[in-house]
Amino acid sequence: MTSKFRKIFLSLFISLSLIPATFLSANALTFTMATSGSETDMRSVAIVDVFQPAVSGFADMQIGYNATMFDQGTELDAISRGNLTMSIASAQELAQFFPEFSIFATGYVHQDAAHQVRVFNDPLMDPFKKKAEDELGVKLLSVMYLGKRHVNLRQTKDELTVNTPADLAGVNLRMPGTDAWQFLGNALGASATPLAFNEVYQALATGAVDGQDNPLPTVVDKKFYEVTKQIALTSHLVDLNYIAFSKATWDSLSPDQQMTVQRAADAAAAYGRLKQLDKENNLADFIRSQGVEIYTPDLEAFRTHVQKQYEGSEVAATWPEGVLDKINSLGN
Ligand code: KDO
Repeated sequence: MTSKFRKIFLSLFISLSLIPATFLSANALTFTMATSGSETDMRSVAIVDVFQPAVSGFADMQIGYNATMFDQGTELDAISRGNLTMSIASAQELAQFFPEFSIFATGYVHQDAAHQVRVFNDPLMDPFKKKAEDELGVKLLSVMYLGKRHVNLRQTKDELTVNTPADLAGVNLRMPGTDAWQFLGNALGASATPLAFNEVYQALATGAVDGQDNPLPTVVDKKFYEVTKQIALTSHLVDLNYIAFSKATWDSLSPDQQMTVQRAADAAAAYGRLKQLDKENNLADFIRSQGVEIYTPDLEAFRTHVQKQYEGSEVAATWPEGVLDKINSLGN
């Protein structure tokens, strides 16, 4: 190499290394994804570890955690308006547009993670998926497991033992801010209070709310054990999320790319589900070691009471005929 050539080569090398990696991206496509979950939430991890590498041949990803890209509950609207590619969406959020989705957000309906998958893959879901696609421009690719939600309070068990729904009377329980969530919180016997997920820790720390409900992995991920004293294992909702994807972006992809995106979503959901189940089954000792009492209340009393609140309610009136029976028949 002549010295002139070496100099040109060297300066080219130096200038290239100064260009931020984002500008060197090879892909014309960027999938943006918004979630109110943290970077360490298992659903986020599954997207980064499994979905992202699977689509990296044709799409880059830009992910906003902790509701930094869009506020919790506004993501579906953002996808619909063409401002966002993907989100980790709840049935409760979909119920804001299509009230019948509340059936998947109802207490004591889904029995476990496998039941969620059977329901999502059953033809009973087809009209729900079609409506979200046709009327909102949102494709539901796969179902993710968030876990069994329990009641997590600031009061010690000595101060308040939660055995039946009556024990939650007057308890100011933070629930996410949509109608389906509020209905569930009240159906548990508590006074549901809407609050965004990223404000929950502070509200518990200051006593603005008495408690919150989430699965054990979320209690650990968000360090709620630092500001609460008890968890009553009500298991009132085996909670799910959908990997929601822009229908407009989907339609712009080639059939091969569509297949890759679908497989990536299914693989990420399966990976996240196993990891989350593992966490859920192994976190109780750690939470107890942080001074939080964990115990099981009268589950039959909770189930009966919650189901009674839905029976004949305005919420249940939106459920298509026969779907609840079909969901139940897919259970254990
Ligand atoms: C929450 O706000 O409590 C909740 O658990 C509701 C879920 O549907 C989901 O949106 C989740 O928050 C966020 O992804 C944060 O983990």
